[in-house]
Amino acid sequence: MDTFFASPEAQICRQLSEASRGRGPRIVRPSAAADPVQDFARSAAAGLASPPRRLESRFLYDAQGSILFEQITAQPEYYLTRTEASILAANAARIRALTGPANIMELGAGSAAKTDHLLRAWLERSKAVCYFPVDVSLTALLGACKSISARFPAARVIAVNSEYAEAFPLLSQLSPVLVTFLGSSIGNFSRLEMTSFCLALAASMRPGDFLLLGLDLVKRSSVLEAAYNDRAGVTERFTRNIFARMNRELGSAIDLESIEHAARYRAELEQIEIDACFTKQQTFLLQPPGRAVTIAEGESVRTEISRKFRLEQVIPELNRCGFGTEQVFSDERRWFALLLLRRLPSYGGRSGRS
Ligand code: AVI
Repeated sequence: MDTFFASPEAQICRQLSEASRGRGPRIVRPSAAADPVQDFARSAAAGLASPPRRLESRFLYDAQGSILFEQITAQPEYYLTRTEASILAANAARIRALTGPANIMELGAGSAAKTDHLLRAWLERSKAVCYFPVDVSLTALLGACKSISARFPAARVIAVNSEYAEAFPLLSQLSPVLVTFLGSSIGNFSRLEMTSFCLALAASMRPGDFLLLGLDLVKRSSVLEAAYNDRAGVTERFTRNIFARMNRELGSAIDLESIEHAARYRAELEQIEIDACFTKQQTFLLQPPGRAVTIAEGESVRTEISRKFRLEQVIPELNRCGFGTEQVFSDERRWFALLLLRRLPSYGGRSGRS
């Protein structure tokens, strides 16, 4: 498998067209991307500097964290992945009928397991499909490329190893395109982050192109809290892993046994909040950047939020960001929704590029 190191936006686009001429799965990687260790070090030092202490949840997904997240998706309490997959299985053909033979770009592809339903529906109607998984985890992408190419030899797979936004400049080249952002990953953004993300995505897409968005819906707090406190303790290991990653990459030597995972549903904010609670004081050095941090016994560090959605609120929000709703797919219990959205020709005072 070839790996291309591209630098600025224009180069990643050029590398993409070179990659699309070759055979076999390819990986495109913007070389201008921040060094992941420096990026983590800077973010962790800033986030731990003062209360409320926090770590950015995107750093949960190193190679180990991605494996743990895959294990979370298989836990009996974690209904999100299974429910979304069942909605996709039931509606992939309908989605293909609505979008036509678009290229598919999947943001945060991970192992890309759910994509099978889409690729199968595409290949039932056309001889080939171009699939562009985007992920920060190279390990996850390599696994996805290998397994998809083996299962769907007619799929052309070009993986993009980058943050989501770094892949946005490719979108105008890929039109007609269906962007998928599944698993309710958008719920890990704050409301403000979600708005900026959607605006940036809409600005990079051509009018008429599609977005398939997975959203976990508001439901009983007991169901939600169980999903983030699985009995087998995999989510706890996932939370601890961000500190294990600090030990591995930043030499912090934190006693992982002193960390307890706490996931609670805040009904008034309609979000799960995940904290790492310290049962013993920890003083450690982050190197880089060589800064000492003390976390007292009883203090906690916020590692994630997971927002839950109401369709009547989120659809108008998405509309203001440039996305009109084509169709909403859901399950019998109305626990999860898949929204097929379409980039509007004009929105929020902006007229669309074509
Ligand atoms: C990736 N994301 C949608 C998961 C969620 O449900 O918010 C991350 C997760 N964290 C703990 N469990 C799952």
